[in-house]
Formats: sequence, C-alpha cells, structure tokens
Amino acid sequence: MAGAGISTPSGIPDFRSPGSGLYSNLEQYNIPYPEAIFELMYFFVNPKPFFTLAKELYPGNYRPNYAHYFLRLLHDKGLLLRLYTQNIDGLERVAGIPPDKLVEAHGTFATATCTVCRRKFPGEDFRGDVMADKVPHCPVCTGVIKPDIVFFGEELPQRFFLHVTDFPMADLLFIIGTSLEVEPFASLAGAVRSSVPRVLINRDLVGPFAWQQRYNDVAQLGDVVSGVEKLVELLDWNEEMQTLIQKEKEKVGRGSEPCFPPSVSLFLVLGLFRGEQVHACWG
Ligand code: CNA
Repeated sequence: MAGAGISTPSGIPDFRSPGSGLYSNLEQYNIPYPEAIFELMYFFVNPKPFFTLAKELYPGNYRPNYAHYFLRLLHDKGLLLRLYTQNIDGLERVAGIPPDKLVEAHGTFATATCTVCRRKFPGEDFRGDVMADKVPHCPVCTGVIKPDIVFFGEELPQRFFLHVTDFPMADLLFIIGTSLEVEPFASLAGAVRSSVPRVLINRDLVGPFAWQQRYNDVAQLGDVVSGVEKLVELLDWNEEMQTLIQKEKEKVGRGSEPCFPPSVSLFLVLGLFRGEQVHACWG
C-alpha cells in the first residue's frame, strides 16, 4: 500500500506533511477549505483550483525515485502480488510496474471523462490545456472535462475490489508513505491475516501502527528512501537495485531478471525483527 509519501522524494508535495504538504500551501489555490479541491460540488462551480493542482501532478513532470524502483524490483522478482496506491501521479507506471499489478485506488490522469456527455478521452488529449492553465472542454459537447481522479464521494475504480481476494492471499504487507487517513483505502491495512507481518515505512506512526499494533508489526520511521535503502541493504539487493535504476535511466533493457529464492531472503530479514516493538528500526 502506497501513498503520497513515496513521491515526495520525486519532488511532489504530499497533502499532510506540516509545512511542505499541499494542505499547508493552499494560498495559490484560493479555496475555502483543503478538501474542496477534490469535491465535485465545488468543482462544478469552480474547476480552476483542481486544474492548478492537476498541472502540478500531470504525468511527465516528475521521475520515479528509489522507493518506486524498489516496488518494481519486487515485481521483477515475482514477489509483488499487487500494488495498491493512492497516488495519482502515475509514477508507478513510469517505474515499469505493469498496469495489471496496479490498483490506482484514487484514479489516474491517464484517462478523462466529460462531466456532461460522459465521453471518455485519453488524458493526454488535454495536456496542452492543463499546462496552459485552461480548463479543458469536451470537443463534442463543450462540457468541462474531468480527469479520472476519484473525488470525495465518488465510487472507487472497480479494480479496487480486487482487495477482496488479494489481501487474504498476501503473506507480507508493505505500507509506505501514507497517513492512512483516507477511507476506504486505509482500512485495507487491517485486511491481511493476523499472522501476516505488516511493515510500515513512513515518517511517523499512522493508522493501526499508532493505535492497534499487532505483535508482528514492524515500523521503520524516518525518510521513505533511507528506510527502503536499509531494507534493500539487509536483503542484499543493492546491486540489483543499482542495475535496475541505471537501466531505467538509460531507458534500455528490460529491467532486472527475476532471480533466486526472493521470498526466503525477505522473510529472513523480517525474521530479524519479529518480536520487536513497533517502534523498532532497521539498521
Ligand atoms: P498524506 O495524507 O499527505 O500522507 C503522506 C504521509 O507520508 C504522511 O504520513 C507523511 O509523514 C509521509 N511522508 C511524506 N513524505 C515522506 C518521506 N519523504 N519519507 C517518509 N514519510 C513521508 O497522503 P496519503 O497518500 O496518505 O493521502 C491520500 C491522498 C493524498 C490521496 O487521495 C492522494 O491522491 C493524495 N495525493 C497524492 C499525491 C501523488 O499522487 N503524488 C500527492 C499529494 C496528495
């Protein structure tokens, strides 16, 4: 499970970090309260603040970072059952995680829908408008176009319901860079079997790690990238990570080859922390 905190090292502000988060820097959006930016009723009256944010987050502006590539490496090793992300920046796709391994729970800019005639369009069609600070309009009926980002009160994408079968099957859950404050996403943290270790990599304790720890919960508090780096070091995946990142930088090759018994080494590392308190850190 991932949230805005995996993308702050790429330069995209999250919502709730005091000082740097979007909720602390709302002057430019000129909205009455933070949530208004994702409220349909507000959007219909004044779509500009949302498009100011959309301009910032539109795919193409940012690059994936170490944390995204760690998730990609899990996939390359055949270890990633599914990545549930709340992020709308598309960096998981850019990092090479295939769409069938992804649940973009709060939607995507990859597609957009006319709010009047409901026609669907590729998000890319409106990139020019968004970058030019224009509210995009439907080429057919002139209605306002809304990227397929889930607003408060809207249905989550159908794929979100994959959680019903995914979570009971998981044998390890990473929760990275999220405040676990947005439902129903946040509740997924409680959907794995109680014997399954949950690993939080985040600046602070959140959700059940703060109020309902399990004996086998592990928390690596601090910066997401240094937390993931420590894990990669303990797993002895350093070289593979470097190779993957280098390959991606050069935009050549197919990424790392899947290799030898990854699940064994992962559990060995976690085994080191079994029984430690939730405040325990790696390294
Ligand atoms: P949030 O509520 O802003 O929480 C982010 C969490 O990550 C907080 O607990 C932070 O302390 C933590 N964090 C941030 N940066 C770091 C870091 N470098 N190292 C360690 N921890 C860090 O964001 P959530 O994702 O939990 O909230 C859900 C909202 C935010 C979703 O609806 C998203 O669409 C929305 N959002 C997405 C993006 C994006 O796509 N990149 C950006 C901003 C907001």
